[in-house]
Amino acid sequence: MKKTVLITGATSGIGEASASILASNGFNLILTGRRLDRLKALKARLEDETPASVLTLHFDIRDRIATEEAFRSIPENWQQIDVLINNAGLAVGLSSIDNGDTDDWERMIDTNVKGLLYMTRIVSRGMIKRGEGHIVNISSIAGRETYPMGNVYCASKHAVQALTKGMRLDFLQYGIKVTSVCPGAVDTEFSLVRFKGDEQRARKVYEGFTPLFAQDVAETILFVVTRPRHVNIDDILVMPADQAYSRDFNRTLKE
Ligand code: NDP
Ligand code: 8X3
Repeated sequence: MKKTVLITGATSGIGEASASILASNGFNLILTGRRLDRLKALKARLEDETPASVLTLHFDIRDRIATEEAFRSIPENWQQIDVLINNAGLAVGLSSIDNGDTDDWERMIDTNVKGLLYMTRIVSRGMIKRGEGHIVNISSIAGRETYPMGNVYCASKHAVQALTKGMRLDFLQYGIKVTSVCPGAVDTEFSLVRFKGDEQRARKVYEGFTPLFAQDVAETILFVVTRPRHVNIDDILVMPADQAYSRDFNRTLKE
C-alpha cells in the first residue's frame, strides 16, 4: 500500500521540490500552504505527471483553529498519514535585537515554532494509535549556529532542534521516528521573503557561489523517509560545498 506524506509549505522551494520527488517515488501527498492558486496548479501537475494522488489543504499554519479545522476536513480515506514533513517556515528581516521589528519576530516564532507544534500535535495522534510514523522537521544550519542579526530566526530553528529531540523522546515508545534536516543556503523564495520582496537584495545572497537547490534538499528528504523501519536518521546537515560556517562562503564564481 502507498504511504501518505503530509508536507507543510508545499507551494514553493523545498516543500514543492519534496512533493515532486516523493510523488515520483510511490507516495500519495497531502500538501498545505496559503497560496491556493499554487496548491491547485501543483496538484494538477503532479496528478498528471506522476502516479500520486494529491489532496490540498489551504490554511495559515499560524492559526491554530484554522490548522485544526483543515486537519478535520481530511476525508477518511486520507487519514492515515505515515510521514509528516514540517517544512513551512520563514525568516523575516535581519536586524539587531534593539532594532528588531516585533511583527517580524511574531511571524517567525508563530510559523516556525508554534505552527510546527500545532501540526505535530494533531498528526502525531494518528501515528500513536497505529504505532508507527515518521516526523521530519526542516530545521537549518541556523538551528546549529547563530549569525549576526539573525537572532530570532536562529532562535526559532534552535527551538526546532530542541523540539525534534523532545519529540523523539516522547514518541520513542510509539515507534514514531523523528528526524531533523538542516540545510545551509538554498536558493528558494526564502531570501525574497526575508527581504520583503526586495529582489536585488535577495539575489545578492546567492551571488558568486553555488548554493543548494531545493532539489538537493528534496533528495535528502527522500533518502531520510525511505530508510528501513529499524533505521532513523536523527539529524542531517546538508551544506553547499561553497559554504562552511553559516556566514562563510567561497564567493569566487564569476558571472
Ligand atoms: P520558501 O519561501 O520557498 O517556502 C516556504 C514555504 O512555507 C512556502 O510554501 C510557504 O507557503 C510556507 N509558509 C510560510 N509561512 C506559512 C504560513 N504562515 N502558513 C502556511 N504555510 C506557510 O522557502 P524554503 O523552501 O527555503 O523554506 C522551507 C523551509 O526550509 C523553511 O522552514 C526554512 O526555514 C527552511 N530552510 C531554508 C533554507 C534556505 O536557505 N532557503 C535553509 C535552511 C532551512 P505559502 O506562502 O503559500 O503559505
Ligand atoms: C536558512 C539558512 O543561514 O540564511 O535557514 O539562515 S540561513
